[in-house]
Amino acid sequence: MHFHIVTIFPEFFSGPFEHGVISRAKSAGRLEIQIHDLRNWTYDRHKTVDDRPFGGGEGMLLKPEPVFQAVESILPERQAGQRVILLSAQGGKFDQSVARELAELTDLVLVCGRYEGVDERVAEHLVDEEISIGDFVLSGGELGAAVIVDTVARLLPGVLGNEDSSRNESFAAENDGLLDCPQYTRPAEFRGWKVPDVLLGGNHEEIRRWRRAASREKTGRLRPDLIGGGS
Ligand code: 9D3
Repeated sequence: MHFHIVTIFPEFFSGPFEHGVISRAKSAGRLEIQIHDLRNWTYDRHKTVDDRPFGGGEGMLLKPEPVFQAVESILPERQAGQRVILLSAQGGKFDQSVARELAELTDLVLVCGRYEGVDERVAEHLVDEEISIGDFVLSGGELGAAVIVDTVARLLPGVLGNEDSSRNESFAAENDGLLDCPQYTRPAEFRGWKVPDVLLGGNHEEIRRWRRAASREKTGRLRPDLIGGGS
C-alpha cells in the first residue's frame, strides 16, 4: 500500500515511521510512505499556503490552490482503490473499523489541515472524506495522519509477520468486545505485589477462565461503554 502525506511540515514525519514494525515493513517493501511538502505547489515568492477568511474571523485558512495542485499531481485520475482524506477536527471519527476499510486500498492520500482550518472547497470538491482522530483539539492534521498510517499499516499482509492478515485486529472484537486482560512478566513478586497465582501454575483451562473474567472486570471498570453500560 502506498501512503501519501501532504503537509506544510514535512520534517514532522522524520521520526514516527522510522521505528519498529512500520520501519521494517517499509524496508521489506510492504508499504511506501511518501511525504509531500505543500509549499512545492505554490508559485509565489513567499510560497504562500494560507490566507484570511472571507467574512472575517480569527486566524488563517489553508488556501485551496496548492492543496488541489498537490492532490491532482499525486493522483492524476482517481481510480478504484485510491482515496483522498482530509484530516480535520470536523471529520467523522477514526476507529479500527475505518482502519480495516482503508487497509483494502492501494493508495491513500492524507491531507493535513493546519491553521484555523482549510478552505471548504477542499472538503467539498477534492477529498473523498474528512476524518478526525477524536474529540479533542490538535494544532493540525499531522498527528492524525501519523495515527492513521500506523493503524492501517499494521493491518497490511506481512507487516506484523502475519502473511495472511487473518489475525486482522479488530480492537476488542476479537476478544468478544472486551479489553485485553491484565498481563504480567517476571518477577513474580515486585515490591510486594504478587502476580496472580493462577498464571504461575500450568493449568491452561484455569488460566483461560481467569483471563476471561479479568477482561470482563477491567472492561466494566474502565470502558463500560464497550459492554453497553453507557460511558
Ligand atoms: C474545532 C475547533 N476549531 C474552532 C475554533 C478550531 C480548530 C481546532 C483544531 C481548527 C483547526 C484545528 C486543527 N485540527 C486538525 O487539523 C485536526 C484534528 C483535531 O483537532 N482533532 C482531532 N483530529 C484532528 S485531525 C486534524
